[in-house]
Amino acid sequence: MQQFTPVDLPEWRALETHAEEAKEWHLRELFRTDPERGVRMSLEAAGLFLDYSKNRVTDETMRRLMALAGACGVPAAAEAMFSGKPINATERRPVLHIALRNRSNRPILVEGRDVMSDVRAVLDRMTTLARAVRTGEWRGFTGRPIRNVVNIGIGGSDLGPAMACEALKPFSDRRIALRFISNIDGTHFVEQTRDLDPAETLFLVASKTFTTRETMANAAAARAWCLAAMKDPAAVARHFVALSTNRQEVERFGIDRRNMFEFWDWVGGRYSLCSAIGLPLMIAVGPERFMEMLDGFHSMDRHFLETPLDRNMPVILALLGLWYNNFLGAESHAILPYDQYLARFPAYLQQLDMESNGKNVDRQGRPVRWQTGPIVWGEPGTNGQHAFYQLLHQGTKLVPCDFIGFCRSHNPLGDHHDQLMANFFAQTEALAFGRTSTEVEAAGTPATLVPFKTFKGNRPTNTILAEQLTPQTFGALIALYEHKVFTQGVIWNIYSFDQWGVQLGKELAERIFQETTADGRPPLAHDSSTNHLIRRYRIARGREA
Ligand code: G6Q
Repeated sequence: MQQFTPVDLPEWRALETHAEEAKEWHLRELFRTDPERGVRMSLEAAGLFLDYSKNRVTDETMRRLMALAGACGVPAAAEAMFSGKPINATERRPVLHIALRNRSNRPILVEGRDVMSDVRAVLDRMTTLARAVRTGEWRGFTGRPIRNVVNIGIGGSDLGPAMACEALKPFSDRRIALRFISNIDGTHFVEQTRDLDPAETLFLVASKTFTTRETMANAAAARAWCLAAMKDPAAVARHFVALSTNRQEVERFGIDRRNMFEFWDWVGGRYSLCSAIGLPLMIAVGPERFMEMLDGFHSMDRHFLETPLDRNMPVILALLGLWYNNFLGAESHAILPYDQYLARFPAYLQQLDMESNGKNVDRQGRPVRWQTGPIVWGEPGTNGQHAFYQLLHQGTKLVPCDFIGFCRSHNPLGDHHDQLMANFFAQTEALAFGRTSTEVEAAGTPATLVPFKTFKGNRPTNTILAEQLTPQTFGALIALYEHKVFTQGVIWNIYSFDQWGVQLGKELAERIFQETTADGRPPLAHDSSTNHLIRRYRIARGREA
């Protein structure tokens, strides 16, 4: 990949100067002087419509941002990813989640070998299993059909399928209950299994490495729970399936290799929904719907790879995010889906974005002198309106927001959907244009209350609108954000596909676990705060006096 320091590029410097002017702009003024921007600053791709006109940008800003993307080699970087170059350099791997949903006949090579036949073979095996569970052909050890599917995994092996099963619920077979267990907190296991019958429960143990402590502890608990009821180790073969890259560890755990669904080290955890990690979703919605979702991913992949920068939706979102993050001082970015089925989407994007671009050294290992990934957060509308939107409207922070909505509901109920969408449109309008003191006065507001009821506006938003939340639009929506995050990582000159902070967490607890559980009075060599806390916990647990 091209080596550069983004802040030293002339294109970056030009944007800094431009931002000085932009700080004076108001969206009211931008719309007054350019009344057509609401139509012009929009585009469609893969079934998604994006209106980005309510941003503090002009055509010139966009041109300058595009110039930066070009100077940083975004198209070449995309090409490098799609052609299987080892762009995840710190882990020495290619990054090929796009191969998982490559619906064309294009071969994708890793070290000279086409991986598409492996990808298709696993999809076929997933299809067979999903059908067998859905039709009742797959029987539990006692001969009963499966009614509960429990995914045990964490992080990238949980957030994607959990979010997707919720998002595509209208397409799911409601006779099968989907549950997700991720946390090492025993409460999660106990609460998610307490009303389930082991004879009708299939566990999917989802772990790329098959060594993650939380997942292994929960999988062991599941096996014990299952065997306590079935009293025969042979039951494991009918009630446990593994989704992993690590055959050896899967076998060591006792899961039959025929029940293992493989993926590969070139699939990052947070990018793994289209791999075997998507099996719970395929069981829920069926193989056909799952493939439609892959189609949606693929059409956004193609759009990203083949469209010039200035009509490229992920690139536009990336550059707008960068504009606020690096030039106008925003620290966070809100994701606000106006669809209850997307309730977990902000949490999913939080991992995608923050784990990918939460980095403080560049690709040369030097500390960065520029801001990298923002804090990503959000909740579905309209709930958020009755909670944190106050700060969005009148707080002192600049929070760019993405509003995501759909024209048709899966649950037409009275005029609910029109009301929901009225809020959706009203919020972006109010955030952009606010309410001036003159308007507030004109409404007969007492003078003392005018400052409190005035809304400055000028709060930027993107609006993403689609016809309906279908598997296809859903796939396109995720791919949109994946490529947005990728583009930003390229411009920030950071590695977006490693996650050493997660690895750290996996190591850190190990030593303290030994110390909290050891007999006697183990010597503690942490700082005084950590030592004191550990002692206090040990005493409370009766492990020392
Ligand atoms: C994702 C991260 C992380 C990972 C989990 C689970 O990109 O690497 O969230 O998915 O730590 O890891 P395993 O799948 O290996 O159990």
